[in-house]
Amino acid sequence: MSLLTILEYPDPRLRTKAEPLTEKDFTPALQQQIDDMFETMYAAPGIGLAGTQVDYHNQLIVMDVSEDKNQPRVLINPEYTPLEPTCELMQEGCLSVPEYYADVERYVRIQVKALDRHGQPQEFECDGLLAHCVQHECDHLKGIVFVDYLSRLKQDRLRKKLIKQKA
Ligand code: GNR
Ligand code: NI
Repeated sequence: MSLLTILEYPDPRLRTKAEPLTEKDFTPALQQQIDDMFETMYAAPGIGLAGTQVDYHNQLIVMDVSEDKNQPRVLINPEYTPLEPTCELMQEGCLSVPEYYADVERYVRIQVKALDRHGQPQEFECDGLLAHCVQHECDHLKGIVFVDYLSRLKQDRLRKKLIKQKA
């Protein structure tokens, strides 16, 4: 197992669109990538991690929103659909934007379809933190970071803060 380096905003590699995994990709190397992503996510610590964040550009997400960190989930080639049009705000953070938190609007209740780590189809419905996390991670696979949803003003302030930190 090994810890992977997490890309940080505004790294242009976070804008990469992830490719779907195909049958031939379900190899021991993929299992290793999944285990390394879990190790990296738990160590951070975070409740989710998308391949994009570790410069791996296939549609792979690991997450665990449980209190005891004993409910690992793997989503491969994920798709979701809202079960109702209702959205809600939740304060989000992102391992690729350290020490920054902001409210983001997401669907309250979604249906998720994806493959598991062995390539078997899985389907579930969720709400609350898990639903927010799935939407946040699926955005990463499309090259979207949660700060993209913030006002110009908030994005400008964040950029200035990051420039100042670097100096
Ligand atoms: O650790 C994380 N917490 C979090 C909180 C609210 C909504 C989404 C998240 S995901 C984030 C980890 C991360 O950056 N995943 O991409
Ligand atoms: Ni994130």
